[in-house]
Amino acid sequence: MKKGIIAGIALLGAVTMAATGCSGGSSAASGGSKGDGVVTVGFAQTGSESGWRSANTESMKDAFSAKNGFKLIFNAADNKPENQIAAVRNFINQGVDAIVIAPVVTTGWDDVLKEAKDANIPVILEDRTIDGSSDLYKAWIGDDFKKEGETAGAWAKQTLGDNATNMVVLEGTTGSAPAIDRATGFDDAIKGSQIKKLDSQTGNFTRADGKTVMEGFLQKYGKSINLLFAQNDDMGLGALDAIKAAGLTPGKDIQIVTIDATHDGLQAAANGEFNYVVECNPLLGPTVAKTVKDVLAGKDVEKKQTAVDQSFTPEQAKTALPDRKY
Ligand code: GYE
Repeated sequence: MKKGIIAGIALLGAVTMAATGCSGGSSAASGGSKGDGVVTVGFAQTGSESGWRSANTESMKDAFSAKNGFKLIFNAADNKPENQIAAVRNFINQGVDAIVIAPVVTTGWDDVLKEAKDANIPVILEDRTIDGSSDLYKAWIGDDFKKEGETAGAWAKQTLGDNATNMVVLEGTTGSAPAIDRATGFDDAIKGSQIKKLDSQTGNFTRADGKTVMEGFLQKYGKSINLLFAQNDDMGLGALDAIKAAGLTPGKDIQIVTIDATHDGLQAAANGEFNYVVECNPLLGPTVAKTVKDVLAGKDVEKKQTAVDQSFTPEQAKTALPDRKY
C-alpha cells in the first residue's frame, strides 16, 4: 500500500500565513532565490541516531536537490541542542533563503528563531515540534507522535491488559517531542489495565543504548519483565540482543511493541520477535520542499501538516515488507 499521503489538518493555516507572511523580505521579491533561480536552504537535522533518521535525511536530500532548484546546506547536530542552535545561527549569517529544522528538543528555540525572523528568513519545522510561539515558524510537517503512542498502548492494553503485566520502557531522546508525546499517548491508552510500569529510561533512540539499558533492566528485574515498549525500532532492535543474551525469547517471554516501522523493524515483526509495530512516516521531504517553495512565493500554507500512519502485526509486516521503501 502506498504511504506518504500528507493530510493537512490546520484550518488556521491560511489566516496565520497571511498575517505572518514574508512580505518585505529580500527573498520574497525574488521568489526565494537570489536572482539565479536557485533556492538556498539550510537544513538543521538532529543527527544520525536511527534507521528512521537515515530515511528522513535521504528523503530531504532527494527533495531539496539541485534538479529541483535547491542548494541544500546540510547540518547534522549529533543530537546536541547547542550544536543545532549554532547551525541555525550559521545559516542566518550566511543569508540563506529559508531554514528547515528537525528540532532535537522542544525547548530553547525562542532567541534563535526571533533572530531568523528579524533577518526575514522563514523557518519551517519538519518531524519534531517545539514549545513556544507558533509565530516563529511558518509551518510544521511531521507525524502525530501522541497518536502513535496511543496506538501502541491500545495494542498493549488489548493484548496483555487483563492480566498482571510488568512493563519496561525505552524512551527516546530526553526532551524531544516524540519521547514526550509517545509516552503521554501510551500512558493514556493503558489506563485502567493491569499493566504496571517497572521502569522507564532513555535509550536515546539508538540501538547501542537500547541494548545497554535493556541489559540493566534484565539484571534488575530478571524474568519478571513481560512487556517492552521501545519508543523506536532501533532501541527495540538493540534490546533483542540483550534479551537473547539473557536466555529469553523476544516476542514470547517478553512481548515487544515499537514505533517507526522501518524495514528492520518490520523484519523483526515478521520474524516474530516484535509483536506490534506502529508506523511513523519519515518520507517528509517532498512536502517540506513544496512548503518551502510556497512560503517563499508568498503563498498561504497550512501551518500543521500531519502524515498518515498505520500499524503492523507480524502477519501484516510480512505482507508489507517486500514493498517497504525504508
Ligand atoms: O521515531 C526515531 C528518530 O523524531 C520521529 O527520531 C522522529 C524519531 C524517530 O530517531 O527513530
